[in-house]
Amino acid sequence: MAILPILVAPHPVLKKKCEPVETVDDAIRTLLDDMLETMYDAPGIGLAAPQVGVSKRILVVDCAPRGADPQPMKLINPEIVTQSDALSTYEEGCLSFPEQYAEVQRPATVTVRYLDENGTQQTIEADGLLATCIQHEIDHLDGVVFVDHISSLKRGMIMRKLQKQTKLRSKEGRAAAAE
Ligand code: GNR
Ligand code: NI
Repeated sequence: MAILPILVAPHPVLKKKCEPVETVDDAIRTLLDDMLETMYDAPGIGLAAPQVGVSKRILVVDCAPRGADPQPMKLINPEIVTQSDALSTYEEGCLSFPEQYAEVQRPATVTVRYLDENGTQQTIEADGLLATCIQHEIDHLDGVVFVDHISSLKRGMIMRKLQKQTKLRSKEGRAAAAE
């Protein structure tokens, strides 16, 4: 098991459409385990492969309430097969946009078809935070991030704050290295 570095926006891999997995093999299963470990360490409630630099249609989520038993889920080649007309709004964050949050509206309920870690086809119906989280992760597989769903004004503010953060951190890094 390993904790993988998480890419921060703007990064070209986060904008790319990911390729479907052809065979669910041990390499894919190891990646799924490493992604879960990385997600819990961050901590986050979801993680998509492109966030760790892998352009494949793979994601993990765990939306169990804090204190409850963990509910790790591993989804390969996920597809939304139905979505409700009803919408719900959540304040979303993203591990690739550290410390940035915005309200996003999405379908309240989705039915998702995917392959599990054994390559077996599964279907789940999700609502609440899990529905939002799975849609946020599937967006990542299509090169779409949560700020693509908000006004360009708010998006601009978030991207400028991220740029400032990144510049500050590389300056701090250089100062530490020079000591
Ligand atoms: O940890 C995360 N929290 C979160 C909160 C509301 C809606 C979506 C998310 S997903 C995010 C982790 C992440 O960046 N996944 O891609
Ligand atoms: Ni995200």
